Amino acid sequence: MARTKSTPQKRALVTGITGQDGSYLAELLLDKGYQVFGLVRRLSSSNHTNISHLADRVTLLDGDLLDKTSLIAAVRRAEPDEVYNLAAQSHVKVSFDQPILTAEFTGLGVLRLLEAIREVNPKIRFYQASSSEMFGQVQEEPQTELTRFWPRSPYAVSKVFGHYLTVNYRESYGLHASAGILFNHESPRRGLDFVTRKITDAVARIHHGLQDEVRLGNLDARRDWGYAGDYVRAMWLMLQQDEPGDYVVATGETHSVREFLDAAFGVIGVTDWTKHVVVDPAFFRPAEVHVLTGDASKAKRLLGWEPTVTFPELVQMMVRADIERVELEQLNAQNGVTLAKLNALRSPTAQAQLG
Ligand code: NAP
Ligand code: G4F
Repeated sequence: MARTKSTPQKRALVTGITGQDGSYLAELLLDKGYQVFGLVRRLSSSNHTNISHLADRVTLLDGDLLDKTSLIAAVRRAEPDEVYNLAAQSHVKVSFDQPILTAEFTGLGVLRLLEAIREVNPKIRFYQASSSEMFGQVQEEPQTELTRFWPRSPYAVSKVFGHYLTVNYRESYGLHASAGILFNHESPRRGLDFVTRKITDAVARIHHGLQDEVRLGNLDARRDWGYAGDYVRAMWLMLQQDEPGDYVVATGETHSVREFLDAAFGVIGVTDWTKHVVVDPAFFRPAEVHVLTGDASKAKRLLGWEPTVTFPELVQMMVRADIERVELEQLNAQNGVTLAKLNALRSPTAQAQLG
């Protein structure tokens, strides 16, 4: 969209742009004509795979949720109309091993960013990535915006902190601050240590004969799994409303890890996956969230949001993408070996030996 006086180009700052959701949201915002800025933390060896295809279309700004000074600088530099806070230590099991760091990133990080916005420009619209993990030991089925929270991990407790701060800054300072209570959403860009992607990656490797088994934890856990590409649309819609608010975003269907295994192995024609799956206590959690099911009626009614990808379609999409990726990695590895052999043949010693 060209910048004109009547329709100035909107600007958005996305924290967590290198993650699953950040990459889909950046694509959506670019399609809508936004100028997109992404907050990235400096790593000695950066991993920007999810956004490599957007490299020349987004502006990356250095910053860290641990460092309020860097957040203020990023908000000043981006001059955003909208800030989407997607950055977090997002792995529930890891949060039991690193509870303090998780509270710093996932809880206090929200406060630092809200303070940065209040200081630089309180008119900026704010989205907080809240989570269905906050419902934890669920108090009713399905869960709505009014269901009581019962968090079951340091991650979930940190998300509850961030959620209530978002509500509090809306009520106290009049910020246009919204929270999306998103249920699990997945895609081929999902991190490899979340259960869905761990399974689809393993299925692809088993299909290519590269591995034989996958070690998993609780197969009876049930989740409301949707497609990440659908869920970022709900985030954007929340910030387009006149009034800020909180919204559950979910499919309304719940499936067990076992059912995910059925569907994923089904894609490669394996009906009995039991010989490929080992239940390993190492992947159990000190406290488990047994079942989650969301009621997204409010988002459907007020935002006009609907999910477009069904559970079987999601599983197929992920397995097929992993099969293709593993095949490409294999080819690259083979080409790498061939290239190494060619280079060795071209070396002066080899040339001399060949006469
Ligand atoms: P993800 O793939 O794990 O991405 C997390 C992002 O946060 C990465 O870009 C990571 O950057 C960044 N990050 C971590 N610590 C940071 C720090 N200290 N400073 C700046 N950036 C930092 O997560 P996701 O699945 O896209 O989820 C996005 C958000 O939604 C998260 O807040 C998550 O907790 C929440 N959520 C996710 C789901 C879901 O099912 N996916 C459901 C509900 C809520 P690096 O690349 O540097 O690691
Ligand atoms: O894929 P998971 O690690 O996702 P979890 O714990 O539901 O958290 C994800 O969704 C939340 C939304 O509800 C987000 F807020 C959060 O950031 C994250 O994106 O585990 C799903 C279920 C759990 O019950 C877990 O115990 O799968 C079970 N599981 C069984 N075996 C496993 C494994 N989980 C993982 N990660 N690895 C396993 O081997």
